[in-house]
Amino acid sequence: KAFADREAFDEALIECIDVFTPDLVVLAGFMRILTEDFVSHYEGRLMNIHPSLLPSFPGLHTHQRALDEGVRIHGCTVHFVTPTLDHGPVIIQAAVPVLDTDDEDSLSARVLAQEHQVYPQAVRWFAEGKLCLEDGRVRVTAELDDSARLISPVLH
Ligand code: NHR
Repeated sequence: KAFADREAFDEALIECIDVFTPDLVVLAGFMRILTEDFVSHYEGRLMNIHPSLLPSFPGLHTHQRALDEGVRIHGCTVHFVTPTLDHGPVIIQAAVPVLDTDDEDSLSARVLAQEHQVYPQAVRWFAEGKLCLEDGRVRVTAELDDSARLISPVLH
């Protein structure tokens, strides 16, 4: 509220962040939509995690929406941020089963356990120089391509 508009806020935020000359900026619970100028300033080095298997369920309340749709597989997606919300090249995804007994709490907990696995993995790959963008798609040059974590439906 101390700033005139989104642009002024994002410019000030860039100044704060660039003091650290970061290689990578990782969104973790950041709840303001970022301007095109901010996103392009950190192009290819700005990551987000979204609690759905994108492009399904962009936006909010993803777990309840997955339950309402009756999908059998849900999950989370780490992606590079582009100006379009919950969009951008996918780095890694994790899938979890949706059980008949699930509610929003149980499903979100199952996804969160996977978020804690894949987000550090994405950052690790980036730090190791194993991520590259080719024609707007991410290629993982890890020896064994582990960019999809598939979780057995036997789990509960
Ligand atoms: N910015 C861009 N350009 N692209 C993305 O994919 C982004 C982003 C900024 C944040 C995270 C995302 C989330 O984790 C994220 C992804 C906030 C909103 C939102 O609507 C949407 C998505 C995300 C975070 N924010 C409102 C706004 O007007 C404010 C909401 C509030 O203050 O509570 O900025 O969920």
